[in-house]
Amino acid sequence: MKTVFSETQLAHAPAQEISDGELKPAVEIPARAEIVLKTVRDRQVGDVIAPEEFPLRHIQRVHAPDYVAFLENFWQMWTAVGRSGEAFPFVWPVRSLRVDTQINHIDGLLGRYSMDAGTPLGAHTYKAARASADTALTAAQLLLNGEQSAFALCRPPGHHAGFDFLGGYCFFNNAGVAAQYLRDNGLNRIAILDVDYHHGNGTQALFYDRPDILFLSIHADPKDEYPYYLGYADETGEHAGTGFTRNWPLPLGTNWEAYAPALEEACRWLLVYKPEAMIVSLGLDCFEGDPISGFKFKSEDYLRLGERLAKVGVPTMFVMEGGYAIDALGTNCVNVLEGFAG
Ligand code: Q9C
Ligand code: ZN
Repeated sequence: MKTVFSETQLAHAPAQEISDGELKPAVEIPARAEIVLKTVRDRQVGDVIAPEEFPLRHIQRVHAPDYVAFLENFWQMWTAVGRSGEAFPFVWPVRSLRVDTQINHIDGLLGRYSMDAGTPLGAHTYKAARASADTALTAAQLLLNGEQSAFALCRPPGHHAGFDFLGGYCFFNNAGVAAQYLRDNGLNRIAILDVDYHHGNGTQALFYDRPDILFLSIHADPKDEYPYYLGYADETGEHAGTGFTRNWPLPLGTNWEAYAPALEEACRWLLVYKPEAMIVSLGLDCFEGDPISGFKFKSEDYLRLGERLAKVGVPTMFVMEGGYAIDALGTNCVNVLEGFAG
């Protein structure tokens, strides 16, 4: 299986994040990608290739042009008002406030285009996020070229980012951009299976009213875990997309044995849907050692996950999402890829 990776993704290197209401050392850091890349090489998963640079219009197929422009111009605007350190959003247009006005100040724009205060932005965030989206697009192109599988070693991750907002360490929805690209290049039914510990709220929302992109997600119950405001079992799609979203919220403390039945159910939906390609939003944060998560996967369980996904039997691309136990991240990620490859 080929791995797609760009060094440009390492340029987004936050020092701190706001977590649990306080400033802490950032966990979504370049070392995540570096350990996965090293393990891909050490365990000879396959060639590592650089992404192509895709035109912005592919990102704008799932993201609002004004949001994309905001990200592109962010650092210039942030420094223009005298700020020099990395940025965090801090004011939001919640219920009763307006989102349709023209805002000039960067603080207002930052809140308008974000969902949380936990996602640091820096001088190089835009170009890294762009390279991350290009990484996913290149993996999608590999499937279109006839490869049976591909690994997009994406960072920053994507599945919390929506049509016009960032959040949860995510800026562009890499899996969503790739799914739309596959649709735009002749495939009719795409399935996204999100196995990150956190619900993929951004991806779900992008395709909620569409039957052509199935969204399945297994994650920590949002009543107890981020992102709190989406990912419940009664969210099953709307309009033409009714029935094409499925969520399996699971309790904190879930181990592989308790997770496997939900995975089986998700695989049954895949069997019925018969996608022409599958995109796995591959978070590795269900791991027992993850510093911000509450599931209990062991490293071997990731082999089982890969094996089960292979049995679905469709061309599959893996898009890396979360996973913050740096020491085990390479092992866990490559376990999925090896389990899949057999
Ligand atoms: N106490 C991804 O895994 N904050 N994003 C958690 C922990 C947000 C995770 C706070 C976590 C976002 C891609
Ligand atoms: Zn996650």
